[in-house]
Amino acid sequence: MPNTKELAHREELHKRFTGAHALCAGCGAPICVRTILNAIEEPVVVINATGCLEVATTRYPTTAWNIPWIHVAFENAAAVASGVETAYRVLRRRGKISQEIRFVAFGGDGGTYDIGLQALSGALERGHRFIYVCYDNEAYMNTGNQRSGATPFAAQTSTAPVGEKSFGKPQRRKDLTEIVAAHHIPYVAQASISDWYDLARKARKAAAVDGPAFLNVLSTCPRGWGHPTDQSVKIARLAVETCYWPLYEIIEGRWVLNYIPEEKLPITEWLRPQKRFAHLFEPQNRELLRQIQQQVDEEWEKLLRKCERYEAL
Ligand SMILES: Cc1ncc(C[n+]2csc(CCOP(=O)(O)OP(=O)(O)O)c2C)c(N)n1
Ligand code: SF4
Ligand SMILES: [Mg+2]
Repeated sequence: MPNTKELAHREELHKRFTGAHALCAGCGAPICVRTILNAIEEPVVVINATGCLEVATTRYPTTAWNIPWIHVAFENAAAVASGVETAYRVLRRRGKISQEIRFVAFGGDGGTYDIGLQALSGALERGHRFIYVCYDNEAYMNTGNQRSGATPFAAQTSTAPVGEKSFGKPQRRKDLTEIVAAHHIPYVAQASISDWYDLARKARKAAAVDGPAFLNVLSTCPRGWGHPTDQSVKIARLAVETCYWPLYEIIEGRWVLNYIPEEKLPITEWLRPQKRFAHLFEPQNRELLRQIQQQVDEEWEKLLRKCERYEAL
């Protein structure tokens, strides 16, 4: 089997998802999709929950997808993937299909952390062989940046505005990667669009397991986060370097850390370039900054205790 670097030179894999889409400049979603589809060697069927990725890649009469692609509603990507994978399994058993096929569902954070969580939980628990990828841009971006269960504490969104009586989202984000891990599936990983090799390796591992796999991928949104379009990869990288978004995997229940920053940067390095956090740098919000740093430090320490080993991918 070719390695990940060899696959990066395979033209037919690059054509699976083309540049013919209308996602914003600097959007992390196409980086996430292309890196994953370039890394999986087997034929792939994509199931796509509605959201920016789906809407902006399929403007009638065009499409950016050169592989079988199923549009589903906002909440049911994992349920549709379950059905398609089950039909495939039956057809294989009956000898009507001989090919190895991989099923990859893409959903945004709104479609995964919130509205599609029930469908996802059911599919994981039933043990369908598919890869679920959440491209997490931390809000409902396609409909105008409404807060989601993935939106960080104190971030400004259109439904968590900043003003005299509000400092942005008052709740903390939920830890979906950990919720998924509690389903005891063979492979779970957290990744970022900034670390493409780590993400590609994780996609390959996910494709190899005989059961459900889940990838939670931090994916920038210059429009909603409020940063220059050419800074996306750098900003995603700062999430990793501050330990806001650690890179790790859970293989058959065993936690493995994939990256330890040489020098853990203060959380302000990740917050400062993004307009959604601009209010936090006003003098009256110093306490919020302290709370955010404390949350990140506690989560990082907790993760270090859970990880049995360190392995850079
Ligand atoms: C049941 C239902 N409610 C609301 C919508 C409208 N809607 C379409 S996309 C979307 C936001 C998607 O957010 P997310 O999953 O985070 O993806 P993103 O747009 O951020 O990429 C919403 C609310 C819908 N299509 N279906
Ligand atoms: S609004 Fe954000 S998530 Fe949607 S296409 Fe633009 S950059 Fe990407
Ligand atoms: Mg989103």
